[in-house]
Amino acid sequence: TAPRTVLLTGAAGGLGTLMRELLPPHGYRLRLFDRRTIENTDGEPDAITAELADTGALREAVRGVDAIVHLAGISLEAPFEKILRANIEGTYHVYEAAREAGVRRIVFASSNHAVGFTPRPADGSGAIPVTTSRRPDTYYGLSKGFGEDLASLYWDLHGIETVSIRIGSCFPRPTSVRMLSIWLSPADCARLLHAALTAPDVGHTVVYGSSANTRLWWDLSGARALGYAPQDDSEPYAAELIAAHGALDPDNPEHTHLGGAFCTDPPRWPY
Ligand code: NAI
Ligand code: 15L
Repeated sequence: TAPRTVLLTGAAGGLGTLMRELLPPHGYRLRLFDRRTIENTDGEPDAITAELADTGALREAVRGVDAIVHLAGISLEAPFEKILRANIEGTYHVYEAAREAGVRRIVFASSNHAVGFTPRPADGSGAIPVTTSRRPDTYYGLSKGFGEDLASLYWDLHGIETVSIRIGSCFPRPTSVRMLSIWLSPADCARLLHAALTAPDVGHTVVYGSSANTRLWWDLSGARALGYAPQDDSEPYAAELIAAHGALDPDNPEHTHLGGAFCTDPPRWPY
C-alpha cells in the first residue's frame, strides 16, 4: 500500500529531527511544519516554515494528509502568555485545521509534566495509572492537560481520533537517574507513533510513552494495547548514571515527584 502522508509539526525540534529519520521506514511520507527553518530537506521538499498561529499556513499544511503528529510547541517552562500562544492556542489551531480538512487521526505529544506533581512510586512498580488525576508541575504541564482535553472534545464533538502520549524523556540516551524510569528511546518512540497512527478505534486514548524500562514508574499497558511492543530498556545505562549522579534520594525534592526538577526549578524555554 502507498505510504500514509503524515504532517509532522515541530519537525525542526529534537524529537522531530529524530522522527524524520525513524518514521519513514514504518511506511510514512512526511510533510514537515515548524516555525524554524528545517535543515537538510533534500529528500523532503514538503517543508513549511510557519507559526502555529498562521491558520492559513496550517490549512495548507493539513491538506491531503492522512494524519497529524503534533509535536510543535514550547517544550519547557515559559511565561504563561507564551505557553498560551504556542501550546494552547497553537494546538487549538491544529485541531481546527484538521476538522476543516477532514483529517481523522492526530497523535498529540503530551508530557509526563501533565501529571508531574504525582509522587514518585517505587522503581519498577509501574504504579502510576493513566487515570491518575492531573497534577501539572508547570504552565507547560498545564498546557499538555489542555491538549488532552481538547483532543477529548474533538473526538466527542467531531469524531477526530487522538492518541495523547504522555512522553517521558525521549533523547538518544538517558542522561539522569530519573530518566532510567521514564526514558523513551527514539526507536521505541517511532514504534509508539506508528502504533498510535494505525491502531483501530482509539477514540481519545491517553497513554504513557516510554521504553520497557526495568525501573518503570507508570503503567505501559495502554500503549501496549495499541500494538506497541517496546524493544529498549534503559537498564544498561543504570550503573554508569548512578555512579555519576548517585541513587534517587528521598530527601531531594527533585527526586520525590514524577516531574523531577520541573516541580522545583523547571528548565526554561530559551527563546
Ligand atoms: P523541541 O523544543 O526540540 O521542539 C519543538 C519544536 O516546535 C521546535 O522546533 C520549535 O521551533 C517548534 N515550535 C515551537 N513553537 C512553535 C510555534 N508556535 N509554531 C511552530 N512551531 C513551533 O522539543 P522536543 O523535545 O522535540 O519535543 C517535541 C514535542 O514533544 C513537544 O510538544 C514537547 O512538549 C513534547 N515532549 C517531548 C519530550 C521529550 O523528551 N523530548 C517529553 C515530553 C513531551
Ligand atoms: C518534557 O516534557 C520536555 O519537553 C523534555 O525536554 C524533557 O524535559 C522531558 O519532559 C523530561 O521530563 O525529561
